[in-house]
Amino acid sequence: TKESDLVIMDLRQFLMCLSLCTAFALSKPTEKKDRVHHEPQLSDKVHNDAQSFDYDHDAFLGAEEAKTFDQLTPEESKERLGMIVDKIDADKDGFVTEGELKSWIKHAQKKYIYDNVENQWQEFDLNQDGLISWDEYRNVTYGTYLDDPDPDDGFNYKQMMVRDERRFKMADKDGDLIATKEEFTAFLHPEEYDYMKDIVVQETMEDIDKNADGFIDLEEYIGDMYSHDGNADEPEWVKTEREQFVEFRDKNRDGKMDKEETKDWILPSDYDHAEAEARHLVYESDQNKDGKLTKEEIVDKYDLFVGSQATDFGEALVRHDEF
Ligand SMILES: *[C@@H]1O[C@H](CO)[C@@H](O)[C@H](O)[C@H]1NC(C)=O
Ligand SMILES: [Ca+2]
Ligand SMILES: [Ca+2]
Repeated sequence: TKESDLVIMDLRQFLMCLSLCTAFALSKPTEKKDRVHHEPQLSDKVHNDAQSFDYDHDAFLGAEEAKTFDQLTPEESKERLGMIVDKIDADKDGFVTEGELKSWIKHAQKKYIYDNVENQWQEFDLNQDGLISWDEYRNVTYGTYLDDPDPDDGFNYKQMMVRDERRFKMADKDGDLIATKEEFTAFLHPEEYDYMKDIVVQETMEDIDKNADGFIDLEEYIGDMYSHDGNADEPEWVKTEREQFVEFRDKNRDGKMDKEETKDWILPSDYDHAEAEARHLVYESDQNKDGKLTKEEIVDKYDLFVGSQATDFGEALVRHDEF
């Protein structure tokens, strides 16, 4: 069913984020995980509504806008949400449909990406000519490393820089090593661009393929999500992931994932995040089960859609701990 599809996708997202969070938590000395660009597209938060609605907030508002709601009281949140609902209801019939919600989520996502690039732009465009050259990006991002190529903090900056340069060149369509705003957006958010998908897959494979044979085998796949905890039994979700690998990921059953199989895994072409999230939001808040939402139904569930200080306070503390 549709809902169970969603649960499966949620689990995948959860696991991908889990691997990222684990990488930070363990802070492996020799490697900085750079999977953040390959996170599911609506948010880099875990989608686990039992814990928090952060993912839903990012999806519904865009991650930048979602932060502004964290400062509001519940009353203020509800009032602003009410005004947003009027905008989502494109045909002004008093109901928000799944389709209207999906369009809104796509819009919020585009706005997030646009804002995110705008916010970083000034920092990199050193000569303020409205373009960002590879030299500018490299000097700003790796200037400290270039001045002192042997820092003690353990990160392999050389490797990160080589990788960034490769991605920059891929994004830079006309090959002049200068990124327009569009090209720089493709560099920062490659999963949004068809012509960047191969590099997204390549970077992911390089991260996970520890023996560098060009494939992801079962142990590499699991190892990326879960590190064995002494002789403790494997948790149930790890067993489930092993089955997923055998049954769904490794389509040609040769025991490993090649490029195409990895692409199907991280960038499935038949899965629309905005559509899934719209369906999920309707399912969770449609009190009279008529398949569409009134403003009252949405505002009643304001904590799911936008949140407020009251619900996000604990989360903010947790987040603070992670970084
Ligand atoms: C980058 O840094 C190098 C070395 O300091 C310098 O020669 C070069 O002009 C800088 N480029 C830009 C675009 O700032
Ligand atoms: Ca260019
Ligand atoms: Ca391998």
